[in-house]
Amino acid sequence: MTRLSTPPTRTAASGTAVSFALCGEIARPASLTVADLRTRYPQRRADVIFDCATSGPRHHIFEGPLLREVAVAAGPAFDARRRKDRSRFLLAVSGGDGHRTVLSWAEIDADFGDVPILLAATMDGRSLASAGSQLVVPSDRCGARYVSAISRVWIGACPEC
Ligand SMILES: Nc1nc2c(c(=O)[nH]1)N[C@H]1C(S)=C(S)[C@@H](COP(=O)(O)O)O[C@H]1N2
Ligand SMILES: [Mo]
Repeated sequence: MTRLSTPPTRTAASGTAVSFALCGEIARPASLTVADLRTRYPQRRADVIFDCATSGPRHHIFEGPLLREVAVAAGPAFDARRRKDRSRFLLAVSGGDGHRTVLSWAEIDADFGDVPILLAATMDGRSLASAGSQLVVPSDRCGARYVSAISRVWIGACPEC
């Protein structure tokens, strides 16, 4: 299979920990490991079932921070007091194999969809430190947006044309 994007970066120090890039129209771009997700933000738990087109219903229990907490801490380039300004923003989440998906800011915003979307640090009680974080979208019926081995989270405004 042709790789369309780079896999999560392996750190020299541990040999196994991987990181993903937090980038785009944000004040504080960063490289985050699963350990960062585990230790820097409040943890949430999601017990989910989603449908996979090839393997049917999948049941997993994930733990990790809300994507919203991580994204807000990065300082998105909008006026946080203005709902319409926030509603222009998108998030694009990439996996190490090139699989990519988009979310609207409004999905994760407490004044709009308020969906508890996670950047998982564990799956079924096992750490994702060596595999990379996985996006958890409890509001989705199917599994396509449960992007695994996350390599990049881009945040930015929708284009004008
Ligand atoms: N990086 C990446 N993540 C991915 C996919 C993929 O092809 N690449 N497939 C998605 C699909 S279609 C499904 S159903 C779920 C399957 O998750 P599971 O095998 O962990 O249950 O992963 C999702 N995450
Ligand atoms: Mo799937």
